[in-house]
Amino acid sequence: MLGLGQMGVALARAFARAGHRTTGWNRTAGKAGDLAGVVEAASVADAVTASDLVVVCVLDYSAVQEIFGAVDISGRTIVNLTNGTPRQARELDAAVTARGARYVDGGIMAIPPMIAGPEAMVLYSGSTQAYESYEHVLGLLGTGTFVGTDPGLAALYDLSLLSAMYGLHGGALNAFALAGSEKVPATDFLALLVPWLRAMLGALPRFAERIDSGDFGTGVSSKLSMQVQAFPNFFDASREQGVRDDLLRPIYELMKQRVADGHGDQDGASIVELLRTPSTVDRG
Ligand code: FVH
Repeated sequence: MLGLGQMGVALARAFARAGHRTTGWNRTAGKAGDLAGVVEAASVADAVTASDLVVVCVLDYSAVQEIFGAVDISGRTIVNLTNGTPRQARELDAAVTARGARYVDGGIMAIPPMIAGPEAMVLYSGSTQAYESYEHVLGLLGTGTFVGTDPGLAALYDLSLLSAMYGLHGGALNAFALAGSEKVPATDFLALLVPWLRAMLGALPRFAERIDSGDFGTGVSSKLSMQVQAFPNFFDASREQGVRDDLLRPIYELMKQRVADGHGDQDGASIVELLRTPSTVDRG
């Protein structure tokens, strides 16, 4: 296990607890100290020599590149669980395979305390053969899903899912702030927020069908033109209640553009058409 930050420690612990001989290395030494069953290696080369399966989870891809540097990785299977972009994953795959190793990229959809628990999900892509050889070991971290042989896919899915999480969390924080402007305790408001969000998740299958079919206009019950009309209420209420409206502005701008483009009768899911278009906004 290369990298013993918060996530690396959780991963190493999961391997060791399952009885796997586990070697850990971290740039700053001493991190494996209190990890039962994990032997700390003095160098990356020692750690890579110790096991056929080399799992790496560090801050970013440049750290991964630095770590492998001139170390001999031939014959090893590298599973990189560091967060990055599809391009970075594809480039690392090319570099690693050129050096005689097999490469699997991964995206961890969990926080450290969730590792090895029932809700941890880890996405993998790259060499099918390599993944299948170690599926039983990787399965100790959480439910593993192999998403394709393109090494960039796990990172793409990871970032896509995280973008949904940030949207959800941002929306919930906005709701807490707005309701909280009248001293409503967040813990009380939760009783309304959670069932509401659960109900709204029910819209996603319909969104997905519309996105796949391109039909945003049949059976629409909440037209964009109607939704756009109601939006200024958010801004007025936010101003009056002393709450920032920054998180709501971007979706409003997209809705307005869609209506201005003549799609006011369509469903809100049609905003995806704008997200696919390279933005014309000058970002300086
Ligand atoms: N923690 C989380 O909630 C998320 C869950 C989803 C996946 N992410 C990604 O996992 C990667 C590691 O995250 P982490 O939580 O372990 O992060 P830290 O605790 O900050 O540890 C960072 C480790 O990276 C090492 N490191 C940094 N730079 C270098 C370098 N140039 N060369 C070698 N190692 C490097 C650092 O070493 P040290 O500072 O202790 O010496 C830590 O081991 C990350 O991609 C998340 O996005 C976590």
